[in-house]
Amino acid sequence: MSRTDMRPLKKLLASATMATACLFVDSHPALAASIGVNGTTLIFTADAGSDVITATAAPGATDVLITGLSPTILTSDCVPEGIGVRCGLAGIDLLAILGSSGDDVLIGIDVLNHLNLFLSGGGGDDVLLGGNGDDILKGGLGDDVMLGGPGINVCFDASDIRLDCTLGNVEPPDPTLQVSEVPEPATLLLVASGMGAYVARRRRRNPRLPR
Ligand SMILES: [Ca+2]
Ligand SMILES: [Ca+2]
Repeated sequence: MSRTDMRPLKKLLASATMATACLFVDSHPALAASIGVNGTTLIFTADAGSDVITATAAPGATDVLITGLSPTILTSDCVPEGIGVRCGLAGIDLLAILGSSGDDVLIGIDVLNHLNLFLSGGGGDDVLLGGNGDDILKGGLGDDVMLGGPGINVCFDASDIRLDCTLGNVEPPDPTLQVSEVPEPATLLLVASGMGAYVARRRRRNPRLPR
């Protein structure tokens, strides 16, 4: 192929490179569901849709099953199971499930072990159902329904329907992952292409790496 013939090819390659670069810049971790750990808190973040997320843990269980979405897994404590994840709870005492702008249903009524729950509906009209423990329920914007269940529960947002909980005064912020645990856009693309397991394997080999 002559140099003249190659010009259109080079132009096409340049365009493709630009398009890929834009894709990287435009990707945002918040759009995808994810699960990770920060300290003693396991954090499941739903996507922007209207999600039904259910957490289940039998009395005395040392793991928890969370179903409804297949999140990007950012901790070696969790493995995929069906449309969801199963996570070990060594060192974990709080499970945060964070909704988003959709009308979410966050169900913790079958969490019957030591876990306390932090359920945050975010925007939209959400239903939040606490578990056996002392839970924090935040309706956020929208017309929400909160049910604490057993335990000493605190609900936030006086304008919402609240059952089995006292109304809290100072609303705590949602738990967040440490900066090092939030995937870079490039990492998200790698995860999307099936290479995310590499990170989990690497952490298993070197447990001192941040979870
Ligand atoms: Ca409760
Ligand atoms: Ca809400």
